Amino acid sequence: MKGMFVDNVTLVVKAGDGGNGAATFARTSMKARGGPDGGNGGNGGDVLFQGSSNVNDLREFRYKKKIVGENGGHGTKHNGFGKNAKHIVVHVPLGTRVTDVHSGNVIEIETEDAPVLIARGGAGGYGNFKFKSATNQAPTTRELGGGGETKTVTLELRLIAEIGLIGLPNAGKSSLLAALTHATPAIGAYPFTTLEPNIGMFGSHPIADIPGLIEGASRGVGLGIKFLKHIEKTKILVHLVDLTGDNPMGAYETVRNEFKEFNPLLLEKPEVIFLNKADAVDAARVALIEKQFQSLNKEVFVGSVHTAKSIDAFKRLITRLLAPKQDDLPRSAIFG
Ligand SMILES: Nc1nc2c(ncn2[C@@H]2O[C@H](COP(=O)(O)OP(=O)(O)OP(=O)(O)O)[C@@H](O)[C@H]2O)c(=O)[nH]1
Ligand SMILES: [Mg+2]
Repeated sequence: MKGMFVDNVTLVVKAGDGGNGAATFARTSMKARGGPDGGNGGNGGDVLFQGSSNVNDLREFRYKKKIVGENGGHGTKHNGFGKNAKHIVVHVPLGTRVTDVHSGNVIEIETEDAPVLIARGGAGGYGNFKFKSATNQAPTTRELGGGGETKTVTLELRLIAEIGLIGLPNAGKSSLLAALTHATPAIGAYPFTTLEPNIGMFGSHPIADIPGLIEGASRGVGLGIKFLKHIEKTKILVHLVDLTGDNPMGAYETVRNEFKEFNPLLLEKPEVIFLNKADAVDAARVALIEKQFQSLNKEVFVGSVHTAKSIDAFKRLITRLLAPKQDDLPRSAIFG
């Protein structure tokens, strides 16, 4: 789908094993021939997934590659039953698609309602008390607990980027993504460092770092048209322009021109112009270029992705731009 980015992780999910049944006899010094009294093992815990609107991304699973359920307790003597393990409920973002790698089964987690069983815990084994019969008064048989299911699953989350970072190659798009989010895109002092869009989360807002656009992109030159599609659904574009270039306005216009060729509606999207690398250009020249851009009547931000002060100020700016406007608030009816 257009404007969508897929975040992906593969996980191993192992439910808890059932506890073993015990093989014990109620024999004491007083009672030499006491009967079997081995209790049953408890059931292993299931692992379930549940949708949650408090979870926005799959970041947590980048580190936690295995989810292991709790094992059931073993049975004990005097008919002591092993404890049933607690089930584990793992919260995942709404819209997570879970695929069982081996069976190919797919489930979409779309609501916060009921948890979905992913791996079933093993059953507890019977203790030897259970095997006592008329013909066998002293069974030594007991069952081992069943193994919990193990599943390899992929989790995929499709995100609609709310903010798209665009600009010519080398403008500092990936650097900005890295400064605003936990994403760790490759950054390089050469064009076309980024070959595929990177996505990061700014709070709950996905930001996409798009590979550099060049003249002819709309016709497929460079990395081409494929990435222009990704920005059609974003709410805000952040257009990075490199102040160290010979002709920053020309750089800006090159990209805008590709928009016009590709889909003129892109020109109407709210856009913030980020004049970047101000740290590497003398102040008088920065002021001159800034003035040129001011005449476009757009939000113009001058700074450097490399300085914390700029990043703090820029975060405040996009937070303000992302805040719902009065007109966007849902209203049930108009009075009067
Ligand atoms: N001096 C200075 N250099 C910067 C700044 N921001 C980015 N750079 C440098 O500019 C170069 C390009 O940065 P990237 O973030 O990879 O640029 P990009 O726009 O993602 O480039 P592509 O992926 O090729 O389109 C790197 O060497 C960065 O270190 C800045 O504010 N000041
Ligand atoms: Mg890049």
